[in-house]
Amino acid sequence: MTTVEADPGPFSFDPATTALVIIDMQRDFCEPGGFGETLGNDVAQLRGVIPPLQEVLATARAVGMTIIHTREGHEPDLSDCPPAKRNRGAPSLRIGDPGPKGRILIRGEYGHDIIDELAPRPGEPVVDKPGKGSFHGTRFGEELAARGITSLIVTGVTTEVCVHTTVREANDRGYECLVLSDCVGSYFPEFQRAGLAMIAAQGGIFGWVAPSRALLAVLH
Ligand code: C5J
Repeated sequence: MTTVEADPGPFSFDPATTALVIIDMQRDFCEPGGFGETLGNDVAQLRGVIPPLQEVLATARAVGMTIIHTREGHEPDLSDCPPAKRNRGAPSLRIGDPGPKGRILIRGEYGHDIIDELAPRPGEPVVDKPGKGSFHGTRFGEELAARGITSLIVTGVTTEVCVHTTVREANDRGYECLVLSDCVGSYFPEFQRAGLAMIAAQGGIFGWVAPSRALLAVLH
């Protein structure tokens, strides 16, 4: 077992049964002209996640850990996008509308894909999800089960939305989750702080939180 210094206490895991999960590091969230920006967000807020996450990804690859990427998005005919999701808020462009990076949050479009800095390698599953959580409406659970995964190291965006929903879904399914504080990002600094605090509160109600350097110190 490998142990990481974390909040609220040490997180022990076996790299052979642990997956690095990289949530929704898509152009639509991290670059101008995508879904995140149409909702009025400053996408620059998420860019700080990229360098530490690149280092974690390189290390996880080097030690042979399971790596799973997710992408939030919808079928071109929007059959998997509930009207409640499409119509909510007052975005300048709605899901499915044509934008500078292709149709907003639609599978197969340039903006929907993962940023070049964190591009998946062949053999690394990419799970397309219609919702915020990685388990809802996907084969994520089956991908984990097929590889004997029992623990997740969770990264990506955004902390209080897709990261949180995934960690909560995973927690209810019995997975042990470590969230890397500098490898998850939010458009809202106050949500970043509160989102991380909520995970580790009450003795780790949803899991553990640690900076990436604590993981890198023990993962060789
Ligand atoms: C959002 C996500 N924020 N990936 N999606 O709508 O967190």
